Amino acid sequence: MKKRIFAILLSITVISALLVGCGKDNNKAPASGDQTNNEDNKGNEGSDNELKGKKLAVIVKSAGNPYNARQSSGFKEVVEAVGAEVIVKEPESATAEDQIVMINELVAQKVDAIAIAGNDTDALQPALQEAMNKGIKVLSFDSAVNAQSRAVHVNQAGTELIGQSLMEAILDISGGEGQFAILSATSQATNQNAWIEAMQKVMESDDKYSKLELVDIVYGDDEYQKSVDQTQALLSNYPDLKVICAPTTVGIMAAAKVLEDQGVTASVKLTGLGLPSEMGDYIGDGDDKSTPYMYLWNPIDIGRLTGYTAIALVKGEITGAEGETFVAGDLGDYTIVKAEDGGTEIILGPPFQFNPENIDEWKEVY
Ligand code: RAM
Repeated sequence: MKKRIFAILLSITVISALLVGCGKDNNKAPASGDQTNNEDNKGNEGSDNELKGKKLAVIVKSAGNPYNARQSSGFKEVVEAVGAEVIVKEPESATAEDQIVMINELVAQKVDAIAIAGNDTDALQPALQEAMNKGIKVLSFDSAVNAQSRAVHVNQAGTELIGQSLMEAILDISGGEGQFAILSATSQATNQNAWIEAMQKVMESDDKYSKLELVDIVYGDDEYQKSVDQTQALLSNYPDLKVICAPTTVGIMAAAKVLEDQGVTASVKLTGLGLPSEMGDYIGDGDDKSTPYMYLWNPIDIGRLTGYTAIALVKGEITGAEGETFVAGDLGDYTIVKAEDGGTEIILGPPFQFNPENIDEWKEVY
């Protein structure tokens, strides 16, 4: 009994230490392992009179995805702390059509800001421009809308760096050669398409990738069952497949389950972008495990940084122009930089690797 109490106390201590230890410093350029969770030192200035009665809205890609829920929880935490009202919108499916309906509703409600994870790069432009014409501050996060449709984009990590990290992982896990396939989210998703393009550029840029063959790119639409079906199709269409790379938290989890259920993990491996809390059971070095390692960033912090950015836009502290700086609470100082699409962006930090050594700690955090 004593042992059990000790074990419980020990795990509480370890988890609290993790939460506290991870809250320090901003993660603009964290040393590897320096992810933030920010349970302590929230850095909120408290309720702000200027923001009383203001309505700040967030539209995620789709409902039912825990990654999206973590982003909106970060946004909510920061915006509610300054006394403004938060409206969270979650489309049924990850489509531009559903998001356009929501943008129009928010314009009618006369909100002060709309932060959106775009399900399409260009299709939202008329609705978002209409919002901006009415004086609403518009920003994107996670998945950008085009430069004409936003003041600024909050990017989780540099696009090139994500492409580079994923290609390095595929090269390493495949042993340097063989077939690999990509299981993506929707075919219109700005973020996944940009990462896939970056991966292809990295592949062409160095001879060391010349023995790798990208055989297919398939889309599970960030829906679990569709992602399962697409993984099964990859396995039957490409018997020599060595690696599946899924740059989506929904896709990677579905693929992990298929590979482990089918018992093919000795020959087909998985990597990509996954939520530690969803992938904890699938990460490992053994032949029975699908995923040697994967990458991500802190989705709660993307939501928080988006919240701080929306507040700064509403207060007129920034306009979204290149070179502007602002303080994002305890996340620290951020500078708005030029984005590859001609607009501007704010980058949260580099992607972080989750592997058998650290996954048990992180699966408790997000
Ligand atoms: C899914 C979504 C999201 C993406 C992550 C990695 O949850 O597609 O947009 O950033 O995966």
